[in-house]
Amino acid sequence: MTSSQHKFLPATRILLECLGDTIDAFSMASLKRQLSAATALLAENPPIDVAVLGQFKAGKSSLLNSLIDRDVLPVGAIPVTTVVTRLQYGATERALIRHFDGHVTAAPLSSVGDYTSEAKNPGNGKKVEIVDIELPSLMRLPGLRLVDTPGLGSVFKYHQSTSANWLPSVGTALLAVSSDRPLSENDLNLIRELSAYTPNIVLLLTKADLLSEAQQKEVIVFFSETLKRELRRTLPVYLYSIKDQTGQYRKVIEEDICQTLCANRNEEFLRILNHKTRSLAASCMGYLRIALQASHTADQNRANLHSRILDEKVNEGLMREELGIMAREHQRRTRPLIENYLAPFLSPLTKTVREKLERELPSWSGNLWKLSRRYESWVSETLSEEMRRISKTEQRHFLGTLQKAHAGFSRSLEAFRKSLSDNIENVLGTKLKPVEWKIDVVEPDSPDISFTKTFDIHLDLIWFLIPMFLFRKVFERHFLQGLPKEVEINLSRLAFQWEKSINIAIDTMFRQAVSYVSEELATVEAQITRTRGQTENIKQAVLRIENMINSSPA
Ligand SMILES: Nc1nc2c(ncn2[C@@H]2O[C@H](COP(=O)(O)OP(=O)(O)OP(=O)(O)O)[C@@H](O)[C@H]2O)c(=O)[nH]1
Ligand SMILES: [Mg+2]
Repeated sequence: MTSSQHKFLPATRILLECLGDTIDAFSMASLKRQLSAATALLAENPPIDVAVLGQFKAGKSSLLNSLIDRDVLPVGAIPVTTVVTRLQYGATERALIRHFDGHVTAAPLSSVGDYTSEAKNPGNGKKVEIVDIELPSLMRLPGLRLVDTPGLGSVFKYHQSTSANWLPSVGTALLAVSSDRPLSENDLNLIRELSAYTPNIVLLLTKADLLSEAQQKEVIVFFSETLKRELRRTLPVYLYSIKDQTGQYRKVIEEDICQTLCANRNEEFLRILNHKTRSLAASCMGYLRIALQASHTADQNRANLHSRILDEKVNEGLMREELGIMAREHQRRTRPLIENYLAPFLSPLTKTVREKLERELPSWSGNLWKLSRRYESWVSETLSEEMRRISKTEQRHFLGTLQKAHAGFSRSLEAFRKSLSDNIENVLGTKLKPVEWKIDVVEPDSPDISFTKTFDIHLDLIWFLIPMFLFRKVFERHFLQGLPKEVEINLSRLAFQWEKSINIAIDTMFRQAVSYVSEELATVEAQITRTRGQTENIKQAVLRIENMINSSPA
């Protein structure tokens, strides 16, 4: 192997490994055979397989017998060859019968037909994978293996598939075309297929003895024109006959094809391996392009689904805004509503408390300081008691805005879910399972009502200067006059405390409603995007292979 060839080998090896990974990752089953043929060549560095291929009865086995000058391979007027048979140099002549189950037996050359002919091994009942024949005379073709293959196009479909399966291993292809059937559509298809596996394809016009010299020339021109027209390429054409001028034909083939290959065996081997690898890469890229297109389409469909299912009617931001406006609107109305309910209590309550105080006052004794403390604690207890009572009896009226907000939230959520459900049904044809979105109304407990000191009197600081027997009436009046203000302040505080509790409850409902919406949207969105496209992975694989192709020998 020359140093320049060595230089290319690692690039081919890396490309082949990368192709192996890609073929596995993208399940390209149809390329596995081609991959393993190329990988085996790289790993085993076997002789170059010079294979004779073609339609049944083209004279393939006869030609090979003629080349080795021995009648080893079975021939006949009906489809014969049923097993791929390789001929190469060996110190002693023998045949090795390799079975599919891995076991190998040696056999005399005379019995080769027992395994490779349809007559003696019908339908390959003997389960022979390949027959290797070793001949001392093939020393003249070192590094080569001549390969006989079952014919294509016969009634024995098995022959066809045996050859087709072996095809990826071909080194140089000699396509045998019989003079009585010059170049059929099948031959053209075979050339197309072979082009993926080898750069070396040669046409052999067999049974040349059946044609006059003029006819031979005519056929050769026909070959060249057909190939140009159908395949846009030319191929070398050689003649052969086992009946006429055999020695001459054999000499040309041996020298032009076999000896040339032998002389450049390593370069040729790498050229063939590189050809197989690049052609495998091209097939792999073809599939990747399909995958990429499919993935693009899937991405677009997904994006399309996404926008049709999650359209503006089921937009999370808008829902949040709508629910927020609703919450604030009801919260704004809470205070006036409560105050409205409490307003009628002001004067009867003032009156009741005043009468109570008037009844109480005469029994209070002591100096101004004591009197003031007594008044304070009396007002505190009495009003707290009253506030609690009002709170209890009127509570259900205070909850008005809470209930309205609840109804509003429920209606909005219902409309939202209906839009989402309709979208899903229109786009995917499947219904969203109805769920009960229940907004809990957490009714606030009665607020903590306690009297805080509002009795603003500084006189009690100088109680020891004031003679109570003179001023008691004045202070009693003062206490009674202060009552309406105390009642008003307490009612207002009660309204404030209820407002606070109710608006907190509205906030809680708002948050619950928003979280229903956002969780539902997140769930639906996850389902739509779950089967994420492979687009990025595929693009990476395409890039990787393209780079490697560019850095491996052309
Ligand atoms: N006239 C003439 N007949 C030939 C020549 N070569 C082969 N034949 C005949 O063609 C027939 C088929 O030959 P085979 O060698 O068995 O052909 P094959 O291509 O191996 O056939 P399969 O193994 O069935 O695909 C036999 O009857 C041969 O005698 C030739 O050069 N000239
Ligand atoms: Mg044959």
